[in-house]
Amino acid sequence: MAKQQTYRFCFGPWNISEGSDPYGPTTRPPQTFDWKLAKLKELGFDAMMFHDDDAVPDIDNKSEQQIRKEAKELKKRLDGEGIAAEMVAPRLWFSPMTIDGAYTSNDKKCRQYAIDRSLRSIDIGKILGTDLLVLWLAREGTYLRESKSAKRSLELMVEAFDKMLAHDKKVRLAIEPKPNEPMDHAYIPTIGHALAVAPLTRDPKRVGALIETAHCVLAGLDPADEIDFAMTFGKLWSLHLNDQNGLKFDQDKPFGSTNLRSAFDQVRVLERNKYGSRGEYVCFDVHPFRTTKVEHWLAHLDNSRRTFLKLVEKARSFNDSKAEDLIAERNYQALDQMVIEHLLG
Ligand code: XUL
Ligand code: MN
Repeated sequence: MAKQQTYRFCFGPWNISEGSDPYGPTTRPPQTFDWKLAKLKELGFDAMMFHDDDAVPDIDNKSEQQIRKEAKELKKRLDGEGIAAEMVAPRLWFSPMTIDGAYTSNDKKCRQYAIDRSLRSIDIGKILGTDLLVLWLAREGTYLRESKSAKRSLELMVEAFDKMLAHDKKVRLAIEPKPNEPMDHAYIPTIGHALAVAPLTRDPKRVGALIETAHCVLAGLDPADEIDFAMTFGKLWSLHLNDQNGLKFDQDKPFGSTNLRSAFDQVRVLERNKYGSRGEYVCFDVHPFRTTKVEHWLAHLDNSRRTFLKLVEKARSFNDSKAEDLIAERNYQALDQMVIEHLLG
């Protein structure tokens, strides 16, 4: 029998969030980074993902030397706890320098800020022992179509990616597409767009992607098909599993919370394509509901992993040969019911 895939799990400090939304303040008190790290360990997760300023707070006001020093201290703490750093991602959406975009800003000084900050993130990743730089291109899009050009924006992004690839010969860029929010429309809204940009760079084999369930749903696409698509190219280097109820704000609900069947389909393609066999992690980019009390603060993470593992069992116990017979007979009606009853059983 073929060796079964085992999975390793990950989340970020921002996934233990405090409940604020655009209409109201936080509902839970802030917790320290140390507390979050200890909880990650207690929950039995394997790795943490980091924005650059999760790793080195207040990064914009620190020298390169100070950034390296703090990154080294963090690496020691992670090693002490036996926790890996999965990736580092430059947070290019908070600073006054990224109001009009980061790599695609119409202001050259702001574009330079974004590139410099990305290079520092790569340095941090190297110190933390990860070659994966995740790029969620939050503000690379338009509020007003006439204010930017898509072609020029793409050229600017390729220019920025090239600088990152040249800065470190090992770094791999994982583009995390999202079609909207905070932008009206993003320039790299889907995995297809991300993979089309890769060959334009100086080293296409080091440009891949990260898929997030909610972002696929927001693009009106099927997350399982998006995963299958990226894995056909060997380009799925990270994964943010969560859930999303239709075309509204990015909800980051627990995995399987809205659409259990879609979650099953996502796990099934991960199994089929042996996701994780090249060291990739399963990350949950999930948030607690705003209503969550402090004592239930970690449930969304634990539950997402429980659901994932139960769906792995469901994927493995699915009667594939019976499904193939039904497919050969073109009896998709029976196949549909077979999936439903398998999930209910
Ligand atoms: C935003 C999002 C981010 C990225 C990391 O929607 O998913 O948290 O995953 O920058
Ligand atoms: Mn994400």
